[in-house]
Amino acid sequence: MERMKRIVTVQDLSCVGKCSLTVALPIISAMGVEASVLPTAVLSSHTLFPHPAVCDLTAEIPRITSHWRDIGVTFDGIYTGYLGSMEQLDLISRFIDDFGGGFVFIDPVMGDHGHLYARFTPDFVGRMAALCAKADVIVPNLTEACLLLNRPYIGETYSEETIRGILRALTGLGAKQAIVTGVSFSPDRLGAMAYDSVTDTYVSSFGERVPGSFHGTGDIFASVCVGALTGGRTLREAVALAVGFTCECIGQAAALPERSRAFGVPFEWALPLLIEKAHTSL
Ligand code: PXL
Repeated sequence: MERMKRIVTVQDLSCVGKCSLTVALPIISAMGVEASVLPTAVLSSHTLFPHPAVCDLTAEIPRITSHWRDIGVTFDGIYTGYLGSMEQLDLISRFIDDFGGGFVFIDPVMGDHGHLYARFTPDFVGRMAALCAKADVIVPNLTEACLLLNRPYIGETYSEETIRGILRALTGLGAKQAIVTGVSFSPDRLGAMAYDSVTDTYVSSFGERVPGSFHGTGDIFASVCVGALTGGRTLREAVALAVGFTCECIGQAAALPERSRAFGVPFEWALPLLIEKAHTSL
């Protein structure tokens, strides 16, 4: 039997409000891939709740990676999500140099709905763009794509050609493949478009659009892509699986009371479907 593939995911642990590690670990495990963790911080909740207690783990990162060097651990992939500071970006850049070799997947978590999250600065954006040059795959939402390209936010209405141009420009930052999430060309459909600069091909996938904002869905999307790509799926298959699963989770969330939304979408209910799809040949 082939050995199990092992990736390492670099992001925070938000104790309440499903996102980052509490989403990535169950999803990647469900897809039959071992997920190791390089935790960047522990927060009492994600930052959409006011005033979370934060334990920054920046100082632990060199200690953890030094031990990993001693024991000779290797990874088939590195998946980075929410990173909290410039110093962490520098440390993770070095981590990719030291532990790369497999594929590098960067979700440049920085903003949404046209706005940079409050704690990030323009300098952080520039440094994140530099980190993206080390990736095989980057997965910004449209807000993050515009930030990375230093362009004004394109808003809610745009053409397919505009998104293709953004995707090409994103791979110009240095990543081989770019996936942009939160793309919509009609009021009732939402999904993602991707570009592979090596083969010069575009792929896209769309599902039903549910009105409203659903926290943590970017992390769900990225985690499914990582599971699928590590498992040997093509970019087209990974994007289709991720859009399908994210839309299923959002569909289930829409049936829940509005006030439960801050806690994230009920992806747990959709995991059986993901397990089935992840182990079925497309
Ligand atoms: O979902 C991205 C994310 C991850 N981690 C923390 C966050 C957010 C988004 O707001 O606050 C702590």
